Amino acid sequence: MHYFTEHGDTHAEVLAKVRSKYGSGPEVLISQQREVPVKSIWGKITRSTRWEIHGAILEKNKVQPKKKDETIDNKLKLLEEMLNRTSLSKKPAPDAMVDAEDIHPLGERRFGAGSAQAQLTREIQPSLRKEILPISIQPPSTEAIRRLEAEVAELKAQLKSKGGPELDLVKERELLSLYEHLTAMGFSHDFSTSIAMRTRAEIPSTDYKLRKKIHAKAREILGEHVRTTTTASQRIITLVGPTGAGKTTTLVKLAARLSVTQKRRVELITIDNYRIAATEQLKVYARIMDIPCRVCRTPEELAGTIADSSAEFILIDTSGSSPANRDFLNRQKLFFEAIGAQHEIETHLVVPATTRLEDAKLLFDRFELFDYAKVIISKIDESFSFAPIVEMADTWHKPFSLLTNGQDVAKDWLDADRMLIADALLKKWLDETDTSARK
Ligand SMILES: Nc1nc2c(ncn2[C@@H]2O[C@H](COP(=O)(O)OP(=O)(O)O)[C@@H](O)[C@H]2O)c(=O)[nH]1
Ligand SMILES: [Mg+2]
Repeated sequence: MHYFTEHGDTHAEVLAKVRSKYGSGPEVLISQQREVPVKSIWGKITRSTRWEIHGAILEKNKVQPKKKDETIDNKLKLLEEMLNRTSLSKKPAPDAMVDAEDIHPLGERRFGAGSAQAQLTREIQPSLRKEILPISIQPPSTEAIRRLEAEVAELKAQLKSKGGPELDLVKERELLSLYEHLTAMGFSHDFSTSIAMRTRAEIPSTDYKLRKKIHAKAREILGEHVRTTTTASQRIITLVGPTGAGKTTTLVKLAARLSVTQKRRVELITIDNYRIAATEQLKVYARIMDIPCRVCRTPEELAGTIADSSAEFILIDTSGSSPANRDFLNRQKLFFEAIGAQHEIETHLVVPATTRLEDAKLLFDRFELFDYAKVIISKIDESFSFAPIVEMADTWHKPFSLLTNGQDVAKDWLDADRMLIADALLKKWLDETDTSARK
């Protein structure tokens, strides 16, 4: 005897699969059919279900036996075996049990009232029959279908109210899972929807259940939303951004690359004259690298220092400020106005990877005052995602220059790379184990 288990999205689909694979002859017996929950990408049970059918294929000589008594013996044996198998799996929920009087016995239904199989089901003991009935064919009740439809409609409504995409919850669940991953990473609903829907439009519908194919296309599309650039394309470089973002640390990293690694003549200037400790910290680094470090307290002083400097690169450290403090930002802007007429300034906005979408919106907007052309994502080692910064940089058409990932001045930073950024945001999704059709 050969046992089988088949799955499908609907009862009709899985039954058709059984028929096409094993035929519909009397040797094909269905022992159990039930709805089972689908697991999410996180391995959690979801509200969606799919159908599962267990059965067995009898050997032909056991279907057409010569003697009636043998038939019954064989059938009883088969039923015993099947009961043993199904008792190992989960019993159906009480509401899935059907009253013995309400359904036709398996034999009568499939083989006609006069058949040996029908006779068997009439002859078996009522107690045994009670055991067997829950595992016979039970098409879903109208009420169950209505309940499922209501649940699907509710899920769709929930998704829509969140700004989610209009996707088929069953056939396109991998695309939906992609959308959910993107929002979980911190992208807005609109951005996540646009990536999921563009991915859907650019792959054949036969790939809608294949995570690997969806991932490859989504990675390519997300990569198109990421711009990158280089550092040190101007003589004067400055970093702006909120307090504690990592501006001083990153400026020192840049100075180390230029002076220690590339042997260029570098000078550090700080206009952060509010926090003595910060100025002292920069001076210590400058001494280690053996490069000059000056403090400029006024815009005029800054203009004079730059005019006198013969350095190949001048790196200016700024004070941190809350983006809400417009007065402070305006005062700091005066420093750059004092030199902006004579010099091109390469300004980077430094945004910590932990920044949430609403805060990132404010940062990108308020620091625009400094006309920053490049963006640095700092502290990527402290956050599982920097999706909001990627979305904002895309909105503002700003390229990334660097990513920093630690406090080690010599090594904890990376040049921005489009696909590296896309991978950092999507690879986790590909790596998730999933019960769905992942190939
Ligand atoms: N984990 C981590 N910490 C960083 C990184 N960059 C800077 N920091 C730390 O963040 C804190 C603030 O950095 P600082 O450069 O003074 O920020 P600033 O106020 O913007 O100049 C310091 O403790 C740094 O050591 C980074 O990439 N990763
Ligand atoms: Mg600083």
